[in-house]
Amino acid sequence: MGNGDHSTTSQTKDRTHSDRQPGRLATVAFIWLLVTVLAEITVAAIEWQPFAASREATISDDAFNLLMVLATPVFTFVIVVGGYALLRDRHRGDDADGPPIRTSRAFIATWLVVTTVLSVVVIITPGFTGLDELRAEPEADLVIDVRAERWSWAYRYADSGVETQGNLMLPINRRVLFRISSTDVIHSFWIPAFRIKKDAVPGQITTTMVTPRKLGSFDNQEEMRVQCAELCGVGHARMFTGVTVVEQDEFDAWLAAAGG
Ligand SMILES: [Cu+2]
Repeated sequence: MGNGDHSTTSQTKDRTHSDRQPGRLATVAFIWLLVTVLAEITVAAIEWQPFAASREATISDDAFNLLMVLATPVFTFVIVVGGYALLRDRHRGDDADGPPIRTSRAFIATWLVVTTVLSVVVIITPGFTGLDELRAEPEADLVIDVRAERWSWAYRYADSGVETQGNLMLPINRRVLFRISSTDVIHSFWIPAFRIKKDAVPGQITTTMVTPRKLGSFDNQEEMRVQCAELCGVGHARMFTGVTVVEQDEFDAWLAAAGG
């Protein structure tokens, strides 16, 4: 592993850290760089998120991907420094204590500044800017009342009064407001392909908004479903219905046929 020193005299117990420090730092820095590049390539190659089908999903995934890219060097730094110290400075049959560990003020100051700046930057963007973007379209084109109960979902299209149970039908590119309630215990209204999740609480109405951006249905993509995400009893895992996103005219025809 790199240019560690090869002399056996280094194993004497009175060795100090300082005489070998620059070489060791360079070695660790080089390994860190190498591992980070490999890790970033891996991170970029992995598809972390399921099928994305809404405007909100894109905003959420962009934030997730950015955080992964930023978190990777921090993760590899901890792993490489820890791994290097573990292998390089392991016990070598000498029972005497090693040299004392001295604090490096420069290192602490750098670490503090870098992590603080990183944290503040991601809180602002994509944190605040992302939330702002999610809320940027407050006007709803369509309002749907969602009722959760053990163990099923019911949907009522507010304007037409049409009620459905087995499947949630939505028009593409329309802003949908969900008004969510529960008749018994706490459930959670979750559509993985839309990246939205909101608790359904008895006696309350919670809301969330979404704009579907892709046509599709549960038959093709199993992420296109409403799934309960709050453990609510034996039927919890099967408390889901399909979601179908169609063109506006198809949606209108469906609603009319359903009595809207
Ligand atoms: Cu539930």
